[in-house]
Amino acid sequence: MTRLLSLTLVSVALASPVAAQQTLNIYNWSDYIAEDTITKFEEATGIKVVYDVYDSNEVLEAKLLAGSSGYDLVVPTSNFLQRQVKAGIYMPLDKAKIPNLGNLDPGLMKSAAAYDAGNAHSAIYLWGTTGIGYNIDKVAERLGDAAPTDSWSLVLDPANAAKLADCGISILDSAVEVMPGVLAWLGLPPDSTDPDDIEKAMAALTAIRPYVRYFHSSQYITDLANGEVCLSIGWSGDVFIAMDRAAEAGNGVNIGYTIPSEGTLQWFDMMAIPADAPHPDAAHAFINFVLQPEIIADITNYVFYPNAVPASKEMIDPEITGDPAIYPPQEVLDKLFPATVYDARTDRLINRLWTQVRTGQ
Ligand code: SPD
Repeated sequence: MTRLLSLTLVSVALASPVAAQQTLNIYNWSDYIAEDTITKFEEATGIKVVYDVYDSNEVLEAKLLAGSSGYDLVVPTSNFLQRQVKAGIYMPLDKAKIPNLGNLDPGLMKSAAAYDAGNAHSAIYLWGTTGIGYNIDKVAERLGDAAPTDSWSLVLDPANAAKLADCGISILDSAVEVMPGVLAWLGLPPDSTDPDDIEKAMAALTAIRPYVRYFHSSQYITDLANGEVCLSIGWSGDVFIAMDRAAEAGNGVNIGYTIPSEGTLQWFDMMAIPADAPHPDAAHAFINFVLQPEIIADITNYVFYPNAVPASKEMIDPEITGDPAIYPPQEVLDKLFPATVYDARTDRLINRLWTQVRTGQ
């Protein structure tokens, strides 16, 4: 009798929605999703999401290379994705399970295919540029009205950096995010892997090192917003999030974002499923969910990064779609350069020199 009762309880439990619930483990960039995206997905699918964040490709890559990360869906940038695909880290997407792939802009997917042939393992989540966020008033106070706010000189010229040191300069904590812009400013090819060029770029960064308050890839959002730093080499949407937070706080901090005229990186962050993902079906369902125009429009409206779903554009705040610093016009797009894929030797050189830059040696 007792056995029968417990068997009945087990079958009731298995049939209940909670027991049937699947899980989805997502690892995404910090500040990179709308407030309600996860709740909407859970309500639509009954899948429970566990959501973790990172702020650098290097951190994500280390976890994935160690294996058994437990993650079902990750969002590497396309140049990192390329070498990770080569290392066998991702499973090919089952495109039949993602009909909304058809919503993606064919031109942008073609650009992304340069890193993942046939877009076999990945779909564009959001894209953006690397540029300069700055406190308009503090920079004008220190550099005057002629401050070169349209150029990397604003921060890479040591004379300017010295004048901004007291109000705080921050730089992304990743050599490969920063170096292409520095190379372009030096008049060198932004995708150079020539050790001499790389040394020159690092020397330029070493020259401003005494004036840099910190290297970090997410703290600057809060610090720009509350006036704790006055210039950050950072990512487009993050700087706009800082502007939005400052405006909400009503603290009088006015922030600008510039895509330097010498050119900068245009990058794509890609949704991909690790080969050992415990819940690949749930991951496919999430990619399909996010690629609905209204869902990805909500995300762009919240984080100020452009997406690659053209049908979402009419649902995005016109102040965002009309802002050339977020959606750059063609003549600016033409000056952006794609993210470089570095071979292991160059990568080691860059990281060794970067450690010296960071530590000021
Ligand atoms: N807060 C989200 C930042 C996302 C940045 N992805 C950047 C990749 C640049 N290579």
